[in-house]
Amino acid sequence: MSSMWALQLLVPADRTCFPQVEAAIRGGVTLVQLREKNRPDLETYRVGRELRDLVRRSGAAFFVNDRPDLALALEADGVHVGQDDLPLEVVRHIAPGLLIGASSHDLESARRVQAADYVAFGPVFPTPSKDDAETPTGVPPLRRVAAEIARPVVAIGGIGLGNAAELRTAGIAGVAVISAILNASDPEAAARGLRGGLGL
Ligand code: TZP
Ligand code: MG
Repeated sequence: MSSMWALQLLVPADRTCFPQVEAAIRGGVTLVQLREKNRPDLETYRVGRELRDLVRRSGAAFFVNDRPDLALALEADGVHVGQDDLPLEVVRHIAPGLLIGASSHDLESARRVQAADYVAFGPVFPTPSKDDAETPTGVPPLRRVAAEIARPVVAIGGIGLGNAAELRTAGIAGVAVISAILNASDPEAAARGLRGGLGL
């Protein structure tokens, strides 16, 4: 039985991604996260509403990155916050109905966000998708965090068909990806291949 954390896809507020999102959900994406760093709020909100409806219709969960206000406005299932975003307890206070994911990059930062509903860890491998990404951790630190943290741990950063199998025994609940699916010629097959490679 797969959980909602198994395979997360991060997407910008761009309608041209919608067919890829639908295909990826058919292939096994369980959660779609709207991650928009550049567009004006109004545009993000309008595209976000359409994305939310599409994601729900397709049977996946819908999260919003960075912004509890936007997550509430979009009636999302959850919000994902980084170590420099609002503190978890503040997010819980203003948005008690939202699930919360939080980013970490080492054991110390993972411990700081243990109260989240899932803890993302990475980048595990070099990533083409985040300019200010930390140094890749490799798999052993991921394994240690997954063993110690009493929450589902989701690996992120450079995960693709070529290395998913390396994560099989890491004790993770899932992975989050951008390029492995959005840059794939067949996003449905890419999602299915990731699920298979991970054994999730
Ligand atoms: N946080 C750490 S790595 C990353 C984010 C948002 C980007 C993941 O993208 P990709 O293409 O799957 O490496
Ligand atoms: Mg953030």
